[in-house]
Amino acid sequence: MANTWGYGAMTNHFGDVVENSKAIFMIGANSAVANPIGMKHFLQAKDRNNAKLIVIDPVYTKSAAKADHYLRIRTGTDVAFIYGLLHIIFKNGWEDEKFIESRVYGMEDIKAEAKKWTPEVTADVTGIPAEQIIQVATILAKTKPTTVVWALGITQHSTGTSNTRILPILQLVLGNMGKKGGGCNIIRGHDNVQGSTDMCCLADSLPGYYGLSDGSWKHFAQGWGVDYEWLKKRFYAKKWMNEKGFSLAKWWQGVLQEEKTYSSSPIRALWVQGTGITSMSQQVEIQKALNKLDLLVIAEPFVNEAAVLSDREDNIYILPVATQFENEGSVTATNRTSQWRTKVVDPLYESKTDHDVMFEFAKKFGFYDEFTRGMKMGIKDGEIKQVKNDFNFAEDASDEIARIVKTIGLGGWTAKRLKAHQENWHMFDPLTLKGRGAMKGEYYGLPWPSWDDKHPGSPILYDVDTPVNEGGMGFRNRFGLEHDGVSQLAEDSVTVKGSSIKGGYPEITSANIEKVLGIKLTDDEKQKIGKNWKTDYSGIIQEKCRIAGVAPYGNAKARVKVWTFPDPVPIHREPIHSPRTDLVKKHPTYGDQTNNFRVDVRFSSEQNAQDWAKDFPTMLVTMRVVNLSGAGMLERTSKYLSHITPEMFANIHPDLALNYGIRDGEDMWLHSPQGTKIKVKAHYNFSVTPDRISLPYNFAGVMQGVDLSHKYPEGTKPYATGESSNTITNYGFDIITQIPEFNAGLCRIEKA
Ligand SMILES: Nc1nc2c(c(=O)[nH]1)N[C@H]1C(S)=C(S)[C@@H](COP(=O)(O)OP(=O)(O)OC[C@H]3O[C@@H](n4cnc5c(=O)[nH]c(N)nc54)[C@H](O)[C@@H]3O)O[C@H]1N2
Ligand SMILES: Nc1nc2c(c(=O)[nH]1)N[C@H]1C(S)=C(S)[C@@H](COP(=O)(O)OP(=O)(O)OC[C@H]3O[C@@H](n4cnc5c(=O)[nH]c(N)nc54)[C@H](O)[C@@H]3O)O[C@H]1N2
Ligand SMILES: [Mo]
Repeated sequence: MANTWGYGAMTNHFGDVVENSKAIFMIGANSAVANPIGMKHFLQAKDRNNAKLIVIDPVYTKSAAKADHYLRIRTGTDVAFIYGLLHIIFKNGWEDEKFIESRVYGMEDIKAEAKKWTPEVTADVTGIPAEQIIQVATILAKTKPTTVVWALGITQHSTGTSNTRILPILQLVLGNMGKKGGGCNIIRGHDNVQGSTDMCCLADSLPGYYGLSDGSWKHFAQGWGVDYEWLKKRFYAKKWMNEKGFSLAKWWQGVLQEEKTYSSSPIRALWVQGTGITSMSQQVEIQKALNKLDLLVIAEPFVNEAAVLSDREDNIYILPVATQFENEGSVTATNRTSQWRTKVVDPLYESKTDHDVMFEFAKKFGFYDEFTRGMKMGIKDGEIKQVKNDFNFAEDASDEIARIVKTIGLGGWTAKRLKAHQENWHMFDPLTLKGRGAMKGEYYGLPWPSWDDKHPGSPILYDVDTPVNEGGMGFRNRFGLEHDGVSQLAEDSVTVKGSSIKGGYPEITSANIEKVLGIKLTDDEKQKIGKNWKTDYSGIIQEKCRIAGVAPYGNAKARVKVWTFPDPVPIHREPIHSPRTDLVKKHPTYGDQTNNFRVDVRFSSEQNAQDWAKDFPTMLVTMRVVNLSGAGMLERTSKYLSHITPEMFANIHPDLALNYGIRDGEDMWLHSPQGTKIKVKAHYNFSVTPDRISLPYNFAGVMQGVDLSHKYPEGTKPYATGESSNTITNYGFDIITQIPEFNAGLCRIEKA
């Protein structure tokens, strides 16, 4: 299973922040530790533009230490906080009325919700003093442009989806979207996580966010050169083609709760490739599931600690996989740019590259030919067909992606262009991304959308002041032409610079192209053109749009009201395990879910099962340490990196620790609502207040006080092992994405 966390991408880019941002609103991110290079750009913006850095975090982090304004928020109350800001902005008429009027749909509902969140009410819910809320709202209104930066402190909540929606809404209200120095800059996680997100290594989508509809499958069948009927036969029954699979967060339920899964079969085998497993919450359940499986295969450069966690002695295999240095291909950065990466050495010892492992698998199971045919395809005379009998990895894989993925505009990402960018780094300006010399007219890494192989890439999304052919565009027309009788297209005043069409326009299809663009297609073109811009292999739609200065995906309004979501506009809901029992009644979580990613998920039944705050009075936040990453296996095998944090710990305020008679450096037990516990060292620390503790999530190898050292194959035990924080991160998952509620939970402390 591959892993993709966090949502979205940067709308802008780091160089843009350095050059243009006047304020940086960092919420739920600790870039000083998690993205030090990104942080350097924020500090440069402070130096160059006197940009104000505002940090909102439940913990006084290293990023907070650099902030002009630090606001200590209670975990899981960001929606309430942003409504508190919006309340003041609307009350004073500080919103960008023209922007909202012409480019946004549904803002009245946001206004109505914001009315409720006076500074006093917001202060009570979030723990941030009212004066600070007013002060920051004033800064945002007076300081344009502000960029909003977030990461995992925002997403890892049962309300993660609402959190990630309310922040762009704030930027739309302020008119900061599609502007230099503005936008939403979501600082993505590990190496190439943006690439794996765009490839949708997920249980509910085909690559490029195509979803699981028949239309999507047919588009891919065509691009892969295989029969749709053949694809259908890969499934136990047709209906599973269109249904979400099990998710990485909850696969264990698919093993353990046979009678309660909504699948044709419980999970019996697990194939792990590129994720640590101990990085997921509910480790005790995961351990049980690992033991119950019929087969566990791990394809890894290291001894993945899933193998150590499991008690099984049979039917467990570790396949040695090469690292990124022994491999080649394109990777995607957090600002939607692609970069070609060359191999440093051939795969060492008996290890194989990830794709070779998959090719071997496909051979064994008899579908190698179909699996690799997409790389032999090409466009000839405006039609997609097999054009050669052999393929060359990774070039042909990149070209296959460029051919198929139209949704986010990867058309321009051919191996040839990406390699040219890599070979000509010196010809690009690091701040504007603009190319010089032979690279003139292109942006470094061709930030998507790069609609076709003549398009230079789009460094700033939704910028209507830049022509489409230089990276400009409006908002995407994705949800129909009208809703509740209101047009979803941008108003007439929003004409993308250089466009032949005045104002908004719909997404381009074969049916509307002549009318919308005011052109005539030839009979030959009419025959070859695909149904719409997302599925048109002929390239006719992209080409005609380029000539007209039109974005194939339309020029529409951003919608702040999502009528198909459980909360059409975001509303504050208390975390499932809330420290404020008194607020749970007023701001309850969602109802329980049945059959989401094939399993049931508890929301209200869990929240109301008992008065959690009474028995588990301390809030729990998880975090990263600079010397370890992810599940931590990579760095804990390094002597020097391990030495910085040789054992698992929790940051705890002395006033809290001393309530339990715990001294600095002593062991303590942390108990979770689900009845699990971990034993960790208490580190006295003033970054946390006495109502909360913070702990790193990069350890494994100890389970509820039991040392698993003996389970590592000889010579493979890392220099540092420790309890995984995910043994006690609380039960709870986002209503839409199922990301675990790593960042809002409760625990009980006990001296060990
Ligand atoms: N409590 C808590 N838990 C969290 C988080 C949190 O904030 N708090 N954060 C979550 C987030 S955002 C993430 S992204 C996850 C990260 O957690 P994981 O996905 O577990 O991240 P890594 O530890 O980087 O795991 C990658 C695994 O892939 C292996 N690997 C490295 N390179 C290669 C390669 O080229 N090929 C193959 N096949 N394998 C390779 C590594 O050895 C490692 O075992 O953790 C999540 N878990
Ligand atoms: N050294 C190192 N670098 C890494 C990683 C690593 O493991 N080690 N992992 C990489 C990955 S996969 C990712 S996804 C990124 C993550 O990058 P970040 O998200 O920047 O890293 P975190 O340390 O998880 O920071 C999240 C911050 O959110 C705060 N927070 C928690 N709950 C809330 C809340 O309810 N509201 C608000 N406003 N804030 C909250 C936490 O206190 C914490 O400071 O880092 C990447 N970089
Ligand atoms: Mo991540």
